[in-house]
Amino acid sequence: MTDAPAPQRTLVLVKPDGVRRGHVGEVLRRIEAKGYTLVAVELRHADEALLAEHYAEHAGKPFVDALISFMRSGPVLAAVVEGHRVIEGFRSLAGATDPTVAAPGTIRGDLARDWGTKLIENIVHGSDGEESAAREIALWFPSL
Ligand code: RTP
Ligand code: MG
Repeated sequence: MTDAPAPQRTLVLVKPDGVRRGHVGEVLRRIEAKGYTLVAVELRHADEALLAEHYAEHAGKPFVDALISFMRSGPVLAAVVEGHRVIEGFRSLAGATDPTVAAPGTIRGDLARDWGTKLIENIVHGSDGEESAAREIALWFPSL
């Protein structure tokens, strides 16, 4: 028998629109139903410094200020989720960034829509690679 592969971890956020609209339970349910493991979960208000660091890759882009203020508009559910290939797997569960074209069956495809606001409100965030997952987990859960 071969050794089990080292589990991978990702950072998932239920953004303020998801919390406000009551989708925390549904997002966690889909993660668990898929077979991934919740390692840490915390509801919190993120401050500007944390969000500027979290979205460092978007610094200078036209939407970043609006994104940070949207992310401060209410509490966020932060979670560390574990499982083989979970980074890719959660992004697959989340669906495309634009909720209008996100496939039905995905979190964004089923639960999000375009409200005509300037910023894309799309319920969840998921780390987009191993390096960003490690960086984001250290940022949101320094004790892990
Ligand atoms: P996320 O980081 O939230 O998992 O989403 P993503 O990888 O699919 O999208 P990304 O390009 O990293 O953008 C981060 C978030 O910024 C908002 N956004 N708004 N033109 C716009 O209005 C715009 N572009 C990006 C979205 O909330 C997106 O999820
Ligand atoms: Mg991203």
